[in-house]
Amino acid sequence: MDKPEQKPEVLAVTNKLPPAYLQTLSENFSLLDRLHEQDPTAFALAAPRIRAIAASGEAKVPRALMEQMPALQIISVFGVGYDGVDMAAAKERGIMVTHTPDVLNDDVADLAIALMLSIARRIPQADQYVRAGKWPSGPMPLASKMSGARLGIVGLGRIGGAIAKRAEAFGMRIAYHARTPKADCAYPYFASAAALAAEVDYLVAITPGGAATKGLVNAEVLNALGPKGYLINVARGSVVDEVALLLALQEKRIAGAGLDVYENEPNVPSGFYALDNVVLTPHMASATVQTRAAMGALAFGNLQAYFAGQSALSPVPECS
Ligand code: A2R
Repeated sequence: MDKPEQKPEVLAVTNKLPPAYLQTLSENFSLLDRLHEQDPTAFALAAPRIRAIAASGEAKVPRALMEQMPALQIISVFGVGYDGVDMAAAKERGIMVTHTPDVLNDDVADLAIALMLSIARRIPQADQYVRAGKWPSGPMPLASKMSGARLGIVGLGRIGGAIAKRAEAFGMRIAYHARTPKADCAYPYFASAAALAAEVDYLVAITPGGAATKGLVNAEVLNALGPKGYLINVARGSVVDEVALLLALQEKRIAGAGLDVYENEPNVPSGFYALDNVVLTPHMASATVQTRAAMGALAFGNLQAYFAGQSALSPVPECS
């Protein structure tokens, strides 16, 4: 690490970084917490000295922001998805970009399964049913069985694999779609999301976000999933065509959806609120005490290693 009086200046770009992580950053670096938003004049003065950005998973780090920081060397993203970072701009400048893969696989996979069970077994509605005192009047309508059903995973990477592992314990029959078939993977591969959707009861989206996957789950895919099929999105809001999804749910062209991510967070299209066949969570897949601590440790570890002259711990693939 640099000597204390030479602590690198780090700009925190977000309002969502956990306090414990911010505390670690402020103890080890000269932390400028959201200075670009809070005090643009002070930011303009400090910007030439800033050597690092600590970004949240959802934070936007556009080219224009990077251009204001000529000494910028590293962007440490607190999350596995880094679609908010303009990678073309970072690569042109040779800026290192790191993220926090693997440490959140369990939590995201757990939430995917929880959303599947919630929508199939109507757990939020059941909770309301009991609280509203409706039980003495009779049982709820029967729900849908998840164990043994067919599961399609769109994006069989680190998290997709963790979802598959859990789904196997539920006796689910698993198939997947990605751009390329995975080596040594016994699950059936489908070359398109629509072809996969046509063969499954549950379709889980867990690809990266960004331009390459924008609208990957579109009206055609939803129609292929059909009136008995459920969609779960724990990827990015952009991966699903939200307008097409809302229509499909309203018209009951699919059975239901479990959503943790949205196109324009934290804004959720109000049309979803009126629907009984959707379960909505506020982008919380990795939001446990344990996992957020592990993500903070890795996001900090990347900055620490880089400024100690070592290799970053978990660079994004483009920087590996
Ligand atoms: O396409 P492949 O063969 O590279 O497989 C990856 C797949 N994938 C895609 N599938 C279809 N169309 C695409 N355009 C596309 N781009 C990528 O998604 C791979 O199977 C999977 C991503 O896996 P990992 O890179 O291991 O990511 P991880 O850690 O599972 O996280 C996925 C995303 C994050 O980027 C966050 O946005 C979200 O989950 O939390």
